Amino acid sequence: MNHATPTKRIYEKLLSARRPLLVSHRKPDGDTLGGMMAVYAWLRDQGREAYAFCVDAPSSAYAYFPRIRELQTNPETFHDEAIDMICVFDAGDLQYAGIDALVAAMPKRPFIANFDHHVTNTSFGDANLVVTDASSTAEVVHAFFTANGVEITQAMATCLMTGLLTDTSNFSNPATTVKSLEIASELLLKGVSMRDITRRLMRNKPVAALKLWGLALERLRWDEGRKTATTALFRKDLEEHPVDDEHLEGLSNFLNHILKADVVLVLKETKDGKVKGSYRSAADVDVAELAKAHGGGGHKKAAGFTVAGTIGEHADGWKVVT
Ligand SMILES: [Mn+2]
Repeated sequence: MNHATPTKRIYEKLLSARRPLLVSHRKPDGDTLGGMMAVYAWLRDQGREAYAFCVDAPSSAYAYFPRIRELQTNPETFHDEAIDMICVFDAGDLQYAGIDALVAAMPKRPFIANFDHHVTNTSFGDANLVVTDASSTAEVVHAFFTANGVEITQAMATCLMTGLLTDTSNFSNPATTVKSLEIASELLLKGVSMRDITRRLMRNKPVAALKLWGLALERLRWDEGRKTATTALFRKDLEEHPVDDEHLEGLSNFLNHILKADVVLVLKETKDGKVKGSYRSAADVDVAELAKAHGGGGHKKAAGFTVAGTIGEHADGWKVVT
């Protein structure tokens, strides 16, 4: 029985580990990357060996992160026998992190530390630092550093600020608390430029992407009965305006922020004959349940699915035709 707190246990393990492997969840966002890269910068700045890993390459919007070029996406990273610890950031379970099979294939399961703030976290780690009332995993990592007397450098602060900005939607959504704003002001005192970070995160859309957004706005349809707004992007649209997927990812969030609707659904046809659906809700609707009906899933307020089919019309909007 180990009576040390998870905060202390993880700290001690990190200091004694030979080569910790830090992991961001699939399709990484600013919070999972922010938490991971802050810990990575801390370890590497001390000359310690470590890996930063994600199964998917981060968007080029995060190029300003310190040491982001050192991030590994090759699953063979897991073959390094010196890895004796894995730290997972912002993932409810190993599957969401995208590493369940990679961990299962390791000859010896390393010590796993779990940094997260999701209520759905399964406490999959050997030490679990899961703070469900934290705004972000960045806030959890900040508390971890503070409790262990780790000095936060400007580089680390840049990572953590990105996580805070991401998960609070630039300090505008309900995750914005006194605590998260206090941490933000502390990070500003480390010399972080919030303006630079928000510019990198927001002002990064090419014209082709906004033309697609324009098509999506033009096609918005309103279902009064369901208080649902739907829109559609067809395969030919994406062929005419080829852009990286990442530039379309903000569309459903954007609509959810400004539309007076209970539910927003963005449908998009893919090259391989499928339809991707992205649900958002700012009201008391569990969109994870709606996504499940199409074989998908996610969070109560943000969920998605991918099904074989095309997009068709019904009286009050757009739908998947299988
Ligand atoms: Mn998060």
